[in-house]
Amino acid sequence: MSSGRFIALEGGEGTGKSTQSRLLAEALRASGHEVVQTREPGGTAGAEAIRALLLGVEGEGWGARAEALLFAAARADHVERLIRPALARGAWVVCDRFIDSTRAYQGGGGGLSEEDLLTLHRIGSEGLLPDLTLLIEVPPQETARRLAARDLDGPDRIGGRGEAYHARVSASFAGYAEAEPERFARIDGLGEPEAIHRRIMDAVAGLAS
Ligand code: T5A
Repeated sequence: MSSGRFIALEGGEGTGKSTQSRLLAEALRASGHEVVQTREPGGTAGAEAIRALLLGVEGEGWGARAEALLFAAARADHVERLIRPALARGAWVVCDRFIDSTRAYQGGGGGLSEEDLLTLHRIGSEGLLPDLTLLIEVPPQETARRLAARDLDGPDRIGGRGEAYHARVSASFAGYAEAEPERFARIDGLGEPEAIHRRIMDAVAGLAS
C-alpha cells in the first residue's frame, strides 16, 4: 500500500498554481520528504509530447472529444510512469493540475459529461484521485492583470478561450470543492505569494499524520 501523499493544485489560468507548487515542494523537501514536483498536461516524455499537441495546435484546434482523449492519454502515461511509482516508494507528489482540470475544462467549459470523463479516467489512470486538492481562487480581473503582464505573446490555445468558457471553468471548480470538502481545500489566492504559501501549509498540515 502507498505511504506517499498525492497533492494536486487546481484553479483557473494564472491563479498561481506553478508558483505555489514550487514553494510547497521546497517546503516539503526542507521537512525531509522526497518530493516529486510535476504538472499536467505533462510530467513524462510522452505526456509532454501530448502537451505540445494540445496547447500548440494550429488552425481550428481539437474537437472537444479528441481533446478529452488526449488529456486522458497524457494522464495515463504520467500516472503509470511517474506518479504511482513515486507514491509506492513513499514520495510526496505535488502536481500542478490533475483530473479536476479535465472535469472543469472539458466538462464544465467544454460540455462533455462527467460520466464520460470519469470513465476515461478509470480506463486511463485506474481512477486515481489526489489525497488533497488545493483549489486556488483568484478573481478574474486579477488573473487577467497577471497574465497580461507575463504573456506578452498572448495566451495558449485553451487559455485564449472566451470569458464565458473560463467563468464556467471557475464555477465548476467551486462546485467540486463544495461537493467534496474532505478532498478539497479552498485557498484564497490574493496577496503576496508567501502569504498564500502559508495558507497552503496550513491546509497540508493534516496530511502529515
Ligand atoms: N487543461 C489542463 C485542460 O483543459 N484540461 C486538463 O485536464 C488539464 C490538465 C495548461 C492548460 O491546459 C488546460 C488548462 C490550461 O489552459 P498551462 O500553461 O499549464 O496550460 O496553464 P496554467 O496551468 O493555467 O498555468 P499558468 O502558468 O498560466 O498559471 P498558474 O500556474 O496558475 O500561475 P503562475 O504561478 O504561473 O502565475 C502566473 C503569473 O502571476 C504571477 C507569476 O509570477 C506569473 O507571472 N503571480 C503572482 N502575481 C501576484 N501575486 C501573486 N500571489 C502571484 N502568484 C503568481
